[in-house]
Amino acid sequence: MGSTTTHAKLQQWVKEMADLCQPDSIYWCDGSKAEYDKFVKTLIDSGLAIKLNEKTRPGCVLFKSDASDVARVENRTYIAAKTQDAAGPTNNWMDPAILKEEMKALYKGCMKGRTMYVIPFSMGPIGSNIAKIGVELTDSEYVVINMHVMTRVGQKVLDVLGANGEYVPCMHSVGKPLAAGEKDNGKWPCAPIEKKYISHFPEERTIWSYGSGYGGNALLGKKCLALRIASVIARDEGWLAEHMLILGITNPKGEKKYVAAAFPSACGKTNLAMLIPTIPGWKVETIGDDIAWMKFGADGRLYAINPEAGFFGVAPGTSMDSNPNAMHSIEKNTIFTNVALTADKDVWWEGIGYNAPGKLIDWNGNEWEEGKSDKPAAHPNARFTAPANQCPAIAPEWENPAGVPISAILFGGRRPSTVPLVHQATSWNHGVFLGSIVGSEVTAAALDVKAGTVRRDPFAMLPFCGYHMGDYFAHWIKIGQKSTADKLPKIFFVNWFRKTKEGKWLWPGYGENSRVLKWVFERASGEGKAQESAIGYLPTEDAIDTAGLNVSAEDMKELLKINKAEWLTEIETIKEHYAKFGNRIPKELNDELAALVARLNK
Ligand code: SAT
Ligand code: MN
Repeated sequence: MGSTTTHAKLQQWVKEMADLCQPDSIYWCDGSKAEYDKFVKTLIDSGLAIKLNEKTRPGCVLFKSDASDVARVENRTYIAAKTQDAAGPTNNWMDPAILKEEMKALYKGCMKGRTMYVIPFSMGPIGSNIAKIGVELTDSEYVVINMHVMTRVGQKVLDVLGANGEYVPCMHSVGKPLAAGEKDNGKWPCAPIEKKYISHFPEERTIWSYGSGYGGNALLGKKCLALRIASVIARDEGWLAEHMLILGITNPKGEKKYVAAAFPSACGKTNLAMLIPTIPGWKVETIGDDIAWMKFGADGRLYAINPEAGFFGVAPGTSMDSNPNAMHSIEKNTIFTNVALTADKDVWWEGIGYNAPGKLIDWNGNEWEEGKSDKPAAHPNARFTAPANQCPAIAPEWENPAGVPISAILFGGRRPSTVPLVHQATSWNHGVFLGSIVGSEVTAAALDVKAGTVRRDPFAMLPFCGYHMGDYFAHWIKIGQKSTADKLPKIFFVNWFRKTKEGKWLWPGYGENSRVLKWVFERASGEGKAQESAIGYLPTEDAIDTAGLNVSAEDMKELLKINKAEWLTEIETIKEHYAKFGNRIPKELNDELAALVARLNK
């Protein structure tokens, strides 16, 4: 079938790129189920995908990537703004003209022996005024089927685009041309690490990716468009493109509110988005698990959409205990990448909640037996790609083009000490301050840093902000000036990861986090008991619902305790963190920091 367009500029761009990459043919994707099925079959027939057991995993396939191509490559990711200053101190920068020359040399003839697929896609419900259109050119069928799940693809997008609509050009190649008669032979095509490039040209709102077929490097609608490029568009247009989940929470009276939340990776964002409350009568529903685009409505409130249509989630650690809704989401029609394969063609990973059923084939394609192999069977960054509408907890309004009004924004990280279970910002600017100091503690084993060091990841956007992060903070301050305190979301900081001095978790987490969400809900309603502290509003001792919770009163106290000495140390590290941005830290944030110091020393 395929799709067609009357958009001359788009046709011209496709022709230009095809002339450069020299594919054998060009195919315009229509986004249909038949198209998806056709490419899945092609991938299975060519040995790149394994069809899973039709009885236990209907419609599911498994891919094994190349060992060099298993995650985002931050050191190969560029923000090629006109000046290095525009990209800021937290991004890799290259002169756009030089970068383009380098990449053009790689793109030249890079699609020989392959088809160039044209994927017109919408980030957000098609036609929503918050949505944006992109067109990805790729030589990877794996990318085509993943884009089908993660975005809205096809003719209907080209229809909305019309003859002159705006789109973000997203150029992608795996960087592995085929000689005459050569085939992939079941081997994941990609280029070596030093030839991979994930490039963004923010002034042109253009993405060029080369050499990787994996996740955020290749599915260009996600981190590249919906965060790095969208953050620049949002700055210019006065809205927010954020690395946030969106959930709906309903109290026993049937009142519903919406919460957005940003956490650095490995803090359980997908788990929180799909949480099953342990407190009776409360309900949580999922709108999105990774990205939120928020725009002001006519009423002065911020409305959020999930620009994505699927989940690209980390498999290891996902189990019926940690996230039953995710487990149900991936029962069918799911693309697995780099998980292990069982003898009866099902999937398995570390932390799935049960022992490996006999011998497995690991993500490298080798035989693997529990207890006998010292390497994990699934790659730690193994993924599932599943349609969002398969999630049992998906909110009925998740595709509402108008978005959902956000009442609360949560920030958080893994902080074994210092930061209490929950506290609330006293104002929008104070909330922006909390977002700017988000971080997680790292272990000495993981990185070349002192154990207990906090790795700051402001707004969980460090790898995803398409411009100078100091200006990004200023943009958040400005957003707060566009509305009034009663209409803006209330801002909170949560920490599920606080430990005792002996290293024991103080908080059970998972479904019990609903108790914290309940307090957030109540505070956003102007209820909920709180006391002022040096760091913001803290729940009073009886404010968190602990009925039926297996946490001692003493531990609850510890969870909400503020230790002045720890906070004074924290201040020093915040100052170091801020120093990286020099005079680009907005005055409002320096004022917040000074006020915090003054309150701590009072
Ligand atoms: O690979 S992705 O960038 O899509 C996911 C992630 O790394 O957060
Ligand atoms: Mn993410």
